[in-house]
Amino acid sequence: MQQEQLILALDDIGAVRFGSFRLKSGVQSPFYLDLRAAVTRPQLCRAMAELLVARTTALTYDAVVGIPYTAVPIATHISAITGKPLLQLRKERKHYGTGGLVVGDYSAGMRCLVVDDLVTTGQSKLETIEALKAEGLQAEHIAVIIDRSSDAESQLAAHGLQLHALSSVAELVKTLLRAGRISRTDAEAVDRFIHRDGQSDDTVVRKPTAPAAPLLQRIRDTMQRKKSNLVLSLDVTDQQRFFAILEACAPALCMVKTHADIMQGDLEAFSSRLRRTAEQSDLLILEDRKFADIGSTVQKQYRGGPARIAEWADLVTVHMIAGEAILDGLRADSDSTAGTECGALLLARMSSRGNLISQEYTRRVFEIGGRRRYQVPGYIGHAEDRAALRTLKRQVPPGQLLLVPGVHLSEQGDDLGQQYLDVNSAVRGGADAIIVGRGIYQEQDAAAAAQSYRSAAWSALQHRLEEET
Ligand code: S5P
Repeated sequence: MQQEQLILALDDIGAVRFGSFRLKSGVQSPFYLDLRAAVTRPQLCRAMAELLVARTTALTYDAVVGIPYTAVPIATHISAITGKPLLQLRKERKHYGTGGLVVGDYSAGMRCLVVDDLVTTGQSKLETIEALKAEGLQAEHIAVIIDRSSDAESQLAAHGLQLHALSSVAELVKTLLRAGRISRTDAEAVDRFIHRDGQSDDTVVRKPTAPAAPLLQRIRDTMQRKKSNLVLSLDVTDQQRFFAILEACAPALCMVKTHADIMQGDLEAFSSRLRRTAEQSDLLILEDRKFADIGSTVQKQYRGGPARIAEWADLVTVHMIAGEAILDGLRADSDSTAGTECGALLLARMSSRGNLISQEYTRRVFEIGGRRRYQVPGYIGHAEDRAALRTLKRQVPPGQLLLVPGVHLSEQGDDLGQQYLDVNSAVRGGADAIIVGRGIYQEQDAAAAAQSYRSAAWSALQHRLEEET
């Protein structure tokens, strides 16, 4: 089977559809691809594998890995055709026994060909490759059936990875148009969609297409670019007020922290506007949802409900009380057509008086987070004074961040149990970023307040970093 025949065969079984489809990200797309039905057909699955083998024939690799679930049967066929061993990936991390994320007979240093059905942002590929690397395996080449992105190839190339796609969406559309399978109107709609400028499109609610795997780096880069280690906790409930304050304070911030469940009005309009503001103002969005339930419930809270947090937040906060599996519930669906996974900031210690977090609990939180660096860029932690914060900071696994809430320039606390540190104690004690709410948004001139918190926190950080070197 040739590439064009494959495209027609995929069209025959309804794997390619045209019309108007709402993607997971909230984006309305004029086409939809779903290869799950294709891999259940042995001949078609075999044909896809043969074409991928032909496409990657010049590459040297020792094993094949399919990203669950759709690509696993394709990878199995590739393994059978080439005689190279097949390695499998667990979709959920195993919590018992000796196995990690990779299942199979392998040894460190083996070079893997990573196989997937589609590529959209490149995100799930980066995660897979990180998981393989964590097991001592190498992976530089990714083979997919269809590249449905406009820039995954360059995004992956930026990470030293080479993408080998059987077809792009543009080629697929051209083939179907030539074969008289779709109308010119459909083809043009797809063309416009592929080349759209997502940021200027009012209807688009989506996260940046840049892969989120190096989230920690993104946070650090944003802080550096904006010379800000200030996170605004904008706990106001009125949307108009929210955006008026956010827009005024944005230049002073590296991140905005939200509680979507306190917002009044249409949450879709809120998240859409928030995402746009974040892009325009170079900010990350931290949704302070404090997930704490079992993995399966958390998965629904994260992806569904009125807020659909997974679609617009860059980071979410998570309590570890229910155990590590909660983090699996917060993973992106690797079969998703769009959208990337949020990073998780783990609650290590709280600022509220009388909270039940013990030293042992905190230690375990750092232990779990330290094992999950690709998903956990850092922690939320507070302590009663600078010295106690230093002790806490020493426990943070190297390279991960400590964000400190409960910071106020003039107040000691509130009458509902909040306890405050001043900016200097927080940052000199170890905060990589401070989280400030009422200290800023309750001020008459919130923008000026944000600037003074930013400049105090940023210069305290420079002093601390000098001390540390
Ligand atoms: O321990 C904590 C953890 C968090 S995330 N203590 C906190 O205060 N927070 C959050 O930080 C809290 O939910 C609120 O949104 C913000 C502090 O607000 P402020 O107005 O007291 O600065």
